[in-house]
Amino acid sequence: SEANDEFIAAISNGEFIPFYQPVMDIESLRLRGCEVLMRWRRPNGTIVSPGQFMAYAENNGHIFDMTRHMMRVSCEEVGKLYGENPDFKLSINLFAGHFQDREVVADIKSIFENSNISFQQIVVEVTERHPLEDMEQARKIMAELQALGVRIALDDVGTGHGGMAYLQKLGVDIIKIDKMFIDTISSDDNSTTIVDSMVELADNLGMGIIAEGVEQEEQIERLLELGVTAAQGYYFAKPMPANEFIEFAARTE
Ligand code: G
Ligand code: G
Ligand code: MN
Ligand code: NA
Repeated sequence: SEANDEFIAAISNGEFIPFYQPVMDIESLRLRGCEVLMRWRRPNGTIVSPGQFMAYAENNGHIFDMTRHMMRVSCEEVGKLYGENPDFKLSINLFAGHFQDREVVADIKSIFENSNISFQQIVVEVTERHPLEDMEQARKIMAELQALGVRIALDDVGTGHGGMAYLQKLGVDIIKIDKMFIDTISSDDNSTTIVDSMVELADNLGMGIIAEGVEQEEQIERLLELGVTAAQGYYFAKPMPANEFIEFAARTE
């Protein structure tokens, strides 16, 4: 179709670009990594959010090419600054379909193998929002990535299909607490209790934990009290293009 031709042209013209959101150590207030969040920059300069195109890209299989492109560009842009810095983590979103065949393992190997970014610096995020169809296969692919040194983060935790079974079966390394729970953490006892249980669970299972969607100082204080040490959110910075992220990083050193 015409729309699909236009979409493919946008891919080959490099209109899909990575934005970067800092992940902060909230004890030291130092940068510990970034999450790559895709944007569509139209030729007229308009920035389009994933909500407008991600479902289409996934349903048509374009997401595989687009994700490889995110990996290559972010490896280049972030590698210049943080190559071979084991403390800095580059976090990339994958979708459920990536965990159905081993293509993604080959992609990560070939893109990062001879780059400035080591496998130990990579985190791949899988969302709990959409079900993984073949759990066995997903686990196999995650194990292959983990064998390289890549870490797996479960995203949007608390919102989706996952729950305890996911955490147990998937063997993820990091959980990302959804913004929904962070929003009310300084005012609502229930949210605090839920986050507190997530921290305890993460500790007991040896997993790391990252709070998402932090917008206020009080939320940071509350998170520190609960033992969470990593967070991202508008309080620190919105997702931003590479040049702005580089400036942010320089200010945060
Ligand atoms: O700001 P935000 O609008 O960036 O992102 C909206 C949603 O799109 C989030 O759920 C996020 O995980 C998803 N998303 C952003 N970038 C990517 C990407 O490169 N790949 C995939 N699969 N999802 C992405
Ligand atoms: O689903 P995922 O967690 O990958 O996507 C993160 C989404 O949340 C992106 O759309 C990103 O732009 C958005 N986001 C990140 N930090 C904040 C925040 O502090 N407040 C709000 N409202 N959205 C945020
Ligand atoms: Mn994410
Ligand atoms: Na999330």
